[in-house]
Amino acid sequence: MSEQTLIIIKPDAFERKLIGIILSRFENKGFLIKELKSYIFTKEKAEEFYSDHKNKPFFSELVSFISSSTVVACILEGDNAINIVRQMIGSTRSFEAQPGTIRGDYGLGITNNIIHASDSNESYIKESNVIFT
Ligand code: FUP
Repeated sequence: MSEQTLIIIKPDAFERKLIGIILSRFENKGFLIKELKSYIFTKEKAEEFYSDHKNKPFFSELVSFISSSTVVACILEGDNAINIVRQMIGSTRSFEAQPGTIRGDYGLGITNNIIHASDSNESYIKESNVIFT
């Protein structure tokens, strides 16, 4: 079933000039780039985007990190996009992520873990509305 999902290529990947190589992985896999923009989170938008985590101990670090530099936000479309894109990004803790996944190949951090992808259709709708409105 064709679906849409949202990815955010995070400030660490932007600063390291990994945008092109990461986007090309999704195109190579067969996903269509439906929307694409560079974006800078304000603190308020970052808090809204990550509101599910507001009671976690890492929340303020997460908000500060995601708003620290430019990100690239992208809506991808294709069969089973939500699950397949989540598989492609790998585990949250980049140092544990499998080689061959994006976090596994490019990252070592937890907060600075290269990329975000929606984990459900509900998250996709909420998250894409924060950025693409
Ligand atoms: P994920 O869905 O893989 O992005 O991971 P989560 O939804 O569990 O966490 C959202 C973001 O919080 C992660 F991308 C990074 C950050 N995080 C931390 O900074 N510290 C932690 O201990 C766990 C997550």
